[in-house]
Amino acid sequence: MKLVIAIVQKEDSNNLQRAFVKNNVRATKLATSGGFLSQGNTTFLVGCADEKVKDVLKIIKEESRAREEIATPHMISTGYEITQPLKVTVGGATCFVVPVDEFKRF
Ligand code: 2BA
Repeated sequence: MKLVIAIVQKEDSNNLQRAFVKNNVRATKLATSGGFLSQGNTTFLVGCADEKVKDVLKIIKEESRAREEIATPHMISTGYEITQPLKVTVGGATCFVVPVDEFKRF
């Protein structure tokens, strides 16, 4: 079994949630924020069989868009000095696939 951790933009989260339900993929949705821009984003936790990982990643890819954001100095977390607005491309999705030692539902 694997745990897919997918960080997507807020704008894509409802469509992705719907696509998971439609495809019978069980997921948990967390409200999160980026460490760089401090903007709200959404993290999905998906526990699935090894052979389903490919399908889950495909759904995430289909529902996630890349967008350009202009980061202004006040948006950036401390420790990163910028004086001019900075153009950054956010997304589509940042995904981690990690092995699950044990899965239990009580
Ligand atoms: P943020 O950390 O707010 O980053 C937003 C975007 O800012 C990033 O988009 C990237 O284009 C840029 N960025 C991030 N750190 C930077 C830096 N030190 N210098 C210059 N530009 C930087 P994405 O790479 O698509 O990431 C989107 C969101 O995914 C991130 O939001 C963060 O919440 C998450 N993320 C990305 N990589 C991660 C990682 N290795 N571990 C955990 N979370 C990650």
